Amino acid sequence: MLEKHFIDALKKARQIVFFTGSGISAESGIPTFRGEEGLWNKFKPEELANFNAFIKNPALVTEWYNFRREIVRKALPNPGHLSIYEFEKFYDVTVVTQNVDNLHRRAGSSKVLELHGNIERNFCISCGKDAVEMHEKDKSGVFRCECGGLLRPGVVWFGENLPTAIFDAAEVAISKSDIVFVAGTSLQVYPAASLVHFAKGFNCYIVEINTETTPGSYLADQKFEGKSGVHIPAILELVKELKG
Ligand code: BV8
Ligand code: ZN
Repeated sequence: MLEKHFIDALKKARQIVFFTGSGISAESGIPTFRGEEGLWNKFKPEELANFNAFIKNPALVTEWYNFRREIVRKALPNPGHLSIYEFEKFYDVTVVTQNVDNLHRRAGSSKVLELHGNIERNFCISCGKDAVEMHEKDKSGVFRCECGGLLRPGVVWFGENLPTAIFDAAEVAISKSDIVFVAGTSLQVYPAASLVHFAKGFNCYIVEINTETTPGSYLADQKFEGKSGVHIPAILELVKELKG
């Protein structure tokens, strides 16, 4: 049900943030992490998305990221991503995403802060150099840098700090934002999830778009229960009416 204060917020807002998680890419065919078909169901984060797992079994972790990179490569931005880009016609938009799939940028969004890195980036754990392209895997099933070091995906693993400059920029964007849309995230992963509490502290108007209730739902001023690929385009249509 549309709250009157939501309409007022849309009318008055100038700066907005979309804080997104893997749910916004579900309609692009990229499995979420914790849903029934979630990526983690087959594996546990502690088994794969952390540095020690990579050192212990680099071929398995490399295989898992290759499998996911293939899915990401075939995926296309969905109406949710594309509408977020179109919001830029009416507001100053910053996207703060936990996703590593690059779909917001491919949808055209001009300000994207990737809290957890990007699966299309790879770098060497010995010399730190970015791998411009991935050569053949060696016979042990891993990618190696010219210096011989192991290549790892450019994502933030559990137990690793988020890129400070990106996280700080996310906080600055939120602190100046009139509305924060929280879309497609279960708000289980910290410190990213703390950004919703941070937004509340700055009196941002909080809109949650999710197919389920989350630990952050109580903070939302307006909730949309359902798919982001349906609700975000619908909110954009409403903005077009309001802004004429
Ligand atoms: C760190 C990259 C400091 C890799 C990922 C408290 C404070 C600080 C840290 C912690 C803390 N408590 C615990 C920790 C540790 C840990 C953590 O949070 N653990 C959790 C599991 C309890 N955090 C860390 O380790 C972080 N680092 O804290 O550094 C430090 C340093 C040293 C020692 C200790 C601490 C690093 C976290 C980053 C991990 N990397 N990804 C990769 O991708 O392989 S996290 C991973 O989860 C993804 O990035 C993903 O985006 C993220 C969050 O998940 P969601 O996006 O929310 O996805 P999920 O499937 O959970 O939910 C999908 C939602 O969408 C659901 O709600 C569903 O209902 C909804 N949905 C589905 N379909 C739709 C939809 N909604 C709308 N429309 C649809 N169609
Ligand atoms: Zn190297």
